[in-house]
Amino acid sequence: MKAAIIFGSRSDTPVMGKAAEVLREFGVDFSSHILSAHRVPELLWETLKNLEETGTEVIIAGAGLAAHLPGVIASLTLLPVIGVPVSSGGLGGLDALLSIVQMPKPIPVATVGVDNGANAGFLACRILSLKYPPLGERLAAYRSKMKANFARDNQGAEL
Ligand code: RP5
Repeated sequence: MKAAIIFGSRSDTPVMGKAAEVLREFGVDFSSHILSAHRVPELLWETLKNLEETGTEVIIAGAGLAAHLPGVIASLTLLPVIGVPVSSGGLGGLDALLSIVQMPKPIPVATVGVDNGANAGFLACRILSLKYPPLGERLAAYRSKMKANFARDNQGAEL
């Protein structure tokens, strides 16, 4: 099972690194690429062709500002694309969120919250788990542990 993480600039690394952490935790192989729909569109196109040919199954794409990267990727491939709006501009990420989430049909991008690279990683795992049942088992075990931790940390709280 294989994912790709693509993001628009080195400055997006702290946010997109959270997606990488989740994929690593769940044992999902991935490649990562800094590419831009605006700055290097030809290289983006070439890279996508290569990712498809080498068995990538889901793509996580993050960008800030006029964040067209995830949408352009979704227009160039039929693989599922998860978009991560990055709050790199002066608008707190609202610019990137609207750019990524407001896709015209039939070119969807599954958009997570601003700077929520981790959730992009979890969603990629859920998508891949449809094909790889052991990954689903790891997600279920993670959820059980999360519930136990929640109960432990929040039990008996009083104001
Ligand atoms: C976007 O522009 C990138 O995804 C980044 O979030 C933002 C700023 O990029 P840099 O100017 O820091 O390279 O394309």
